[in-house]
Amino acid sequence: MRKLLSTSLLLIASGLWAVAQEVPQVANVMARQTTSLNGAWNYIVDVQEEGYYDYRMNPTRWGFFINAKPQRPEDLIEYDFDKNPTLQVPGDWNTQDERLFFYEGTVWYKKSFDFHPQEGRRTLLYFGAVNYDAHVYVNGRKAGHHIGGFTPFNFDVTDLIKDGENVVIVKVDNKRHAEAVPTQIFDWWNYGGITRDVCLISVEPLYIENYKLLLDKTVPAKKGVRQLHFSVKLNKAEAGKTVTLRIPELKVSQQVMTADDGTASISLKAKPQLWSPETPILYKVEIQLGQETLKDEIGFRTIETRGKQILLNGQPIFLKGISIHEEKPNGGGRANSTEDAHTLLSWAKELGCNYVRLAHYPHNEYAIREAERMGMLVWSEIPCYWTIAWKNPDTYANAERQLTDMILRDQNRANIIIWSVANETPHSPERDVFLSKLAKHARQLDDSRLISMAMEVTSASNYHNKLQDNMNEYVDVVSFNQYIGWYRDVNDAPKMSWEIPYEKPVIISEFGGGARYGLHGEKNQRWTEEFQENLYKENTAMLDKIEGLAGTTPWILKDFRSPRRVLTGIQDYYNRKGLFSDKGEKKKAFYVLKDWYATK
Ligand code: GCB
Repeated sequence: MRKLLSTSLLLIASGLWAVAQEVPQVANVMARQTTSLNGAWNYIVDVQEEGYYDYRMNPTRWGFFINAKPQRPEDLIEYDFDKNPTLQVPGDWNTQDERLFFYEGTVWYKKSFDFHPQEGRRTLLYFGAVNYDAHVYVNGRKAGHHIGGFTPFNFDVTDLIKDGENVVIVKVDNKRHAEAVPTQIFDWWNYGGITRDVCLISVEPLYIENYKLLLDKTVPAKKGVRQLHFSVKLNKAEAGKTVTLRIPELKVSQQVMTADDGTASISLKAKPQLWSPETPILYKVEIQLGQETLKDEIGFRTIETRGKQILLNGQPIFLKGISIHEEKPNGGGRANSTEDAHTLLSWAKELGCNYVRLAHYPHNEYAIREAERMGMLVWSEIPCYWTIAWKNPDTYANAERQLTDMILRDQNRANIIIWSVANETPHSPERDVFLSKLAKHARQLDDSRLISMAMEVTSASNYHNKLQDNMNEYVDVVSFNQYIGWYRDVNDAPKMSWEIPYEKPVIISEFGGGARYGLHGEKNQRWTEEFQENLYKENTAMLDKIEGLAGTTPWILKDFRSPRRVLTGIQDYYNRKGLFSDKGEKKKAFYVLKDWYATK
């Protein structure tokens, strides 16, 4: 025993036992003390995962993550990161290296950099998102493993990082799996790589992990004075720590003391002007623990339903929306900047939108924040799409984790009004268990927003469409996708009637059809702009007849890459349902929707 103990001490002292661990996502990374690791990373394409498994398919200790270099002339090392080209991070590999356009598999990334950790502080290694499966190593040691392509994660790497030169290596694998979320088939490009920002975050040993500041909807306003609710969570369960909340413009300066679990909360009165699409007012907020102050900009609003209406700040609102994929505005490739988001959202504004559906996965934080500044309401969702492995507990855990991480990242964004837990899922008892659990989980984490999911019409005969979904009781807003005029019933939209037997607001989360920009012809000729234009005319007239229609997000703002869209000369691996072409040119249907929204 004694021997064991002294060996352990020796190992700890020599750093050989140094461990890293995944720690809960830290909120508001943009406001923290960070060192960016964005930029050029060397990469190795590893089709057979040679750098991870030995020739008996066992994980090897001598993998690429040790970044070996020959020490003697006779040494055999069959890789060299430093001789390999580089990829830009953040970014997908598919649009940076022609050879990788269709590639799905493993790519190793390596970054060498100088770093000088500050005495007494801890260092977290943060990834905004890596698609899909990431093994992370720091100076040859494993920092951790993460799955899920669209949410942030961070490891405490204090014990792995050195003063001076450091090496971070990430094995990224974007192979699709039936048990994964999303599953094996989905209608968008499976962009692989380190697709969002990477940085080191320097924190005190005790730091603010997350916080939440919002309007308390249960207390009515009196002469403009409202109740705000603030809660904060430290990374450790330490009691008696003082956290100060300041909102200078509202003359708020309030201290709270943490309880045994390291959390604190308080209600306070203030007279904020409310955030809305017309007045997207954000207040500067400071949250201080010890010497460290986090800054944020937060807006206040309420969102609720009354019968078949959606009420924003107590007033009925029609959600004039459009669906958006996270792709760069000109051409394909994953988007990850305020500029990309601004361009896409400006197009939505030009359409007359006050709302966007950010499909089909959590979009990057820049986009959400830019939408908030521009006054765009947001529906945010997880990639629980089509044929998920409903019976698999690991698949559920994965979906729940993505949902949790999406909510924890964005819970202070006033513009997000809807969390959606699924899209077009086939009905079964197992699916119902899975989705109802997810919906309850979302509500438990955040009861200040509405819950929804994109459903499907389950029965249609004699032009009568009926929505029937057991999940209706778990959602606040009933949403469904419908493709009358494209996948079904071309020219029959005028004959349709609708039965939505729930006393809840209705959102049409998708409708639309494809057109190749610049292709003209008769309105019954597929792929022409005239066909799409006519489809929009018929659909908007049809939707006007749906009782309780509270909003729509037609499919979609811009043509986007999809491996399922193989029709040469027309699709060329693009889903052509955009109102804008992949290069940002407006199609005729744009004007139909714009005119319709002008009447709403
Ligand atoms: C849908 C899906 C969406 C597809 C779209 C289409 O229902 O939700 O992801 O891209 O249809 O174009 O078929």
